[in-house]
Amino acid sequence: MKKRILSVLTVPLSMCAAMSAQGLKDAYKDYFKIGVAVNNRNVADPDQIKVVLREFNSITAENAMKPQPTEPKKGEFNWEDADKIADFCRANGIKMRGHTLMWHSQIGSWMYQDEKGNLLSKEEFYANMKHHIQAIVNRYKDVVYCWDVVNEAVADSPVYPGRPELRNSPMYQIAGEEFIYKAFEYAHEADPDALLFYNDYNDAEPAKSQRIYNLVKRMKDAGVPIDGIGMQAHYNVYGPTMKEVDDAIKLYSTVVDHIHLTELDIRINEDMGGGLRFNQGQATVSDWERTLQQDQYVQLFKVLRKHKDVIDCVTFWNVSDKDSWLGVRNYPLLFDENYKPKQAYNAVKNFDPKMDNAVILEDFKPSELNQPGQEYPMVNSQGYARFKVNAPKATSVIVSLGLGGSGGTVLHKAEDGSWMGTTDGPMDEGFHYYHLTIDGGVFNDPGTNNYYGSTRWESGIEIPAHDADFYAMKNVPHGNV
Ligand code: 9MR
Repeated sequence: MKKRILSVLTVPLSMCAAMSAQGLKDAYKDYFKIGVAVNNRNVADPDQIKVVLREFNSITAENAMKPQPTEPKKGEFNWEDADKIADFCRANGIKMRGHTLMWHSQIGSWMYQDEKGNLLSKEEFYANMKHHIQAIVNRYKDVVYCWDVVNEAVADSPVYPGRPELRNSPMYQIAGEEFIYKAFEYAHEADPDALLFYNDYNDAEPAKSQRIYNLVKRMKDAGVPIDGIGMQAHYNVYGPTMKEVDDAIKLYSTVVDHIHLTELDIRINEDMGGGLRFNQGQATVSDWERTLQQDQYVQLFKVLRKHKDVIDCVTFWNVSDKDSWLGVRNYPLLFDENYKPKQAYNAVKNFDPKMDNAVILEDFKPSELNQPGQEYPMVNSQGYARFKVNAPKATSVIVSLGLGGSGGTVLHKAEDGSWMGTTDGPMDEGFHYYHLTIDGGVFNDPGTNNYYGSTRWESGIEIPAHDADFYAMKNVPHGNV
């Protein structure tokens, strides 16, 4: 009898567990917080509030806590918008990422120059900066757990030899690199418990990430209270490569214990970064572009999960495409303009932790259906398929074959100009039709034979079945049945 009661109990318990995996924050609870940047509408509209509370457990004010909105004139603070968001977070028990204390943009010029436009003395500038930073940090220290203390102070590429590695902002002109150190010291003085971040974009571009690292290393060596690096992560469907992201995280983690992705979005064209002059996007989005975007999100989160020891928060820059600073036509987020999750949302959320550590056996052989002498496509003993396509001038190559309705396998450019990629997991055994989508055009794979199916000619690949031998034609002696 005891046994029966137990088994009756286990059903509702396990159902609870499944039901609690409601939003992204639940799916990633063993990895890192999932944050979002909000505007005032997001925390006032009941439908948007529902999405915010269901999906996210860290909140950033998109604009409301920046220097200019909070202190437009020297000593005249305006807390209205910032308070609304902070109060929403207090009421719902969500902690905030504070953004941002010192930035060359969205800052009152009184901070660094006089009425005639002359730069202030270092002493005056520091006094202004200290007053501003400490006022805001003190006001929100009950609800803000970390601050982007200084934003975007590193120079963009290319930086020519002998030129400063830092942005030539008015603050830099007044005080050089020291202003960054001071900003951190003032923030730390006001709230010794807050984690303090340096935050920047193009954070995975090798040259800029080296400059970001160099700056933070110098700060650490000088004893500046800095805890983390914020990678803004304004990426696109073509880049950065996951190797670049992985390399940047590894580099940063040699100098700080905390890395946050602070402003994640993935637009569907080749622009990236935080600059305000950007491609406005396009009227419609094709399925192949959705596939590229989904793949970039999925591969990125895979890399992030691998680094969960050092990554403790991943924040999307805005709730939905409708809110995005890039506009709806850049299509950059996981929620569409109607706040409905995209397919990419499901792919990011419903990952299989077991596959993160899957080992792919390197026993690939040409598929038995290849054209004579062709090496690719290949299959391995586990049922993975690997593709290689020569298209040196293409910007994207997708193989329609993939797992679980993912839209296929996105290939990446190798050093020799060819495009390569392996399915995300083992494919079902047997024959599969497939085709290539190269920059939106549909082609058959020149490596393999063509087969007629579903009213069209397609490429074909055979994933050998483990029991293939049983069904194979054999020479058997004639006899009686
Ligand atoms: O999303 C913000 C947008 O509403 C503002 O107009 C813009 C002004 O510069 O700032 C945007 O947010 C930026 C963030 O604070 C810092 N990194 C780059 C972001 C996009 O420009």
